Amino acid sequence: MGLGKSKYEEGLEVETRQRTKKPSLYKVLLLNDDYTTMEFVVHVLESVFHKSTVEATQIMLHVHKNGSGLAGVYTRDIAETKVAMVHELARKRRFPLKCIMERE
Ligand code: TYC
Repeated sequence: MGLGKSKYEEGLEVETRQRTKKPSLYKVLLLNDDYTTMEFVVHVLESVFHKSTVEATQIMLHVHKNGSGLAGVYTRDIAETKVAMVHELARKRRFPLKCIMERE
């Protein structure tokens, strides 16, 4: 410590600062089908996506009417985990509910 030149004095790390890149974000979407119950979709939105009952109901009705709807936006690993959680909950109840992720 204190002997010799610091890396700054040596001229290292000049103009070499790297910008930290922000992680890509992914939309997690629920897809409509004819068999999954509205009640179950609301439950999924509450339990997996931490929506209030009011918001979960609004999102579920949007999916029911329009074919798909946004459940949340996450980094890739979190989005993959949410998709897997939805499919596992649906599988256990034998509902065909589908959930997909899309890069923003
Ligand atoms: N269309 C379903 C019904 O009428 C309800 C539903 C809503 C299913 C949203 C899936 O992602 C979904 N029971």
